[in-house]
Amino acid sequence: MSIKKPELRAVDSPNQPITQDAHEAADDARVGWEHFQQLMEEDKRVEPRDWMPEQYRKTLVRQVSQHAHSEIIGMQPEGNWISRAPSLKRKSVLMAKVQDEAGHGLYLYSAAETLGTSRDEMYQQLYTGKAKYSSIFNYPARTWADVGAIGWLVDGAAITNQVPLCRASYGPYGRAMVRVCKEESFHQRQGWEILYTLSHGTEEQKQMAQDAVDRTYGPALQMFGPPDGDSPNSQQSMAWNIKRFSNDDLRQRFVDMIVPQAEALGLTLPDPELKWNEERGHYDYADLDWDEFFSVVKGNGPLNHQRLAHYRAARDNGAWVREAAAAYAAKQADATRGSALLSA
Ligand code: FAQ
Repeated sequence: MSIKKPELRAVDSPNQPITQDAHEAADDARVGWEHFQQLMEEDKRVEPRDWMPEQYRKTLVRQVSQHAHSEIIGMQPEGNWISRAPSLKRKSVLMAKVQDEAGHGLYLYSAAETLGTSRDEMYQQLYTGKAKYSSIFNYPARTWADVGAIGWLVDGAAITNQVPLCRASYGPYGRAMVRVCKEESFHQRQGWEILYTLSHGTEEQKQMAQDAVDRTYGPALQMFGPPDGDSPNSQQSMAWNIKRFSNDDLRQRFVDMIVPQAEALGLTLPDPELKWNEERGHYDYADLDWDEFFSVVKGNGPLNHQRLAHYRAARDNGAWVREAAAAYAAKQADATRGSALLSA
């Protein structure tokens, strides 16, 4: 797909006199566009200082901020299990994982800020319910086994989607992804280990693990986004080297990866149509419930209201901490300025 060249006019109206400044601005934009085009062709990185088409900037702010919101809301299903984890070791590992997700949100908000959208604006979009975040986090984590299924399947899907994003054309996003992916692999292993322990425990524990996998499998596959034919953003994002693979390609890669893993766990994936297709060299799998997906994305999933209400309450209750931190920082800055003046 070719990249649409923006209109580079020196003035908006043909009746206006063309000023020197307008000429220079048009020249700058033309040089910027050519440079951007060259970066795309050579598969090199775009940095915050570089000129970029407005649509490229908007696409990135959309994707990166949605990704950040997903990490932040994504703390809730597992955070809910910290106080009920079955041992001190499980509790400390889970606390570290949930804390990592907060860190991922912060790296991603920082990356999005370099595109010119303030963090407060992004927080506000999430607070008011205007922003999207990943559909998966609108489902409940009913038992301890769900914490295992989230780690194995949700973090597993996240890694499959995010490893290619380490090569995203926008530098700050790609670099944030490198660290995020390292931490997500640890998360996936802790989920796998919880499920392995349960599936090799009592009959009741094995059943608990199976139920959690049954609940999580479909929504985890939907994390990759709608089918390619219903994905309005994919084609342009791939032309801009932001996304490297289509939603369906990544979903297939994930299915191919988890089938043998499920066998090793001694658990089954809840799809009677799952079957190796010799000709394609991939597993065939049943179509997913896309009506349910779009309903969740529109805000009507099992826990959309609860997740947002919890986020708003946490943000409101933490307002005094932010105010105190800002007041302390202002005081420190005044003191530093004062001592600089004295020593001058
Ligand atoms: N949920 O045209 P496309 C994690 C929206 S992080 C909700 O295909 P695109 C870590 C999409 O925004 C998980 N909405 O869009 C963790 C668009 O709406 P818009 C998050 C979805 O951007 C683990 C519309 O549908 N990961 O799990 C979903 O090209 C455990 C049309 O879709 C990322 O964000 C969905 N599943 O492709 C934390 C990765 N899918 O904006 C805690 C980065 C699509 O036009 C515990 N993002 N939509 O109104 C991406 O790779 C892409 O944005 C996709 C969507 C693949 C998610």
